[in-house]
Amino acid sequence: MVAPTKQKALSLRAPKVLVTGFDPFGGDSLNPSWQAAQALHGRRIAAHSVVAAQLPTVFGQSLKVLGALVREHEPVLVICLGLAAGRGAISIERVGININDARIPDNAGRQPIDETIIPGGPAAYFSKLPIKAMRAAIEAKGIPAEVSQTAGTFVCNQVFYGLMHLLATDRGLKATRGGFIHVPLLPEIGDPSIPLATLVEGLRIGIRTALTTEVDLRQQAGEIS
Ligand code: PCA
Repeated sequence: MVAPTKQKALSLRAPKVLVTGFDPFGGDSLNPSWQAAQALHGRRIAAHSVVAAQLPTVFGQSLKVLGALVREHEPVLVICLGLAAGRGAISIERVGININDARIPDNAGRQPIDETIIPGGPAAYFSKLPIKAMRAAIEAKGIPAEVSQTAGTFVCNQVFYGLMHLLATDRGLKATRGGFIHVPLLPEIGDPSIPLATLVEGLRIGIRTALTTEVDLRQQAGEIS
């Protein structure tokens, strides 16, 4: 038995995983990505401790908040979550592209069209997560998961691209892994959906796999309907 104070000190020393979710947008009152992130806050996964934080669904501001969180927590792994209504699986993103092209205004009323995220930056960044291994591990538990080939062109893609740009260009963050996962609606909001408890368990498995898998599996991504 470890004394509670010692246990706390141990968990404070544990390397961190930063998990972010977004605030509600587009007139919704809840965002499952934030509900899932909150549910993971404080969990221990593969000897790491999870810290959850909310990002605003606002172009530019979301990336500033994310950058500050990465500097504050110095996580070894960063997983940003966002809602993708219409998808029915935990959707592990492969690639973020250097473009903002908003279908609806963000939460500050801005709706950029054909705007680069980082002028002069590469057209795209790939995820640093073992996306195939994560998909396989989550599916092995009977929870729907897929590799997605597009994170869209709204605030989620901007955060994904911006995170990967930060990890690629900040010398102190070369070893930090990061990526983006879109989540479906919850059943109480709409369809297709995954219940919150199932979603959180799937994300826990995905995070554990990311922390314990150095080299990704080599298998076909499969088609997304
Ligand atoms: N989903 C949006 C932005 C915030 C969120 O949860 C997206 O897919 O871009």
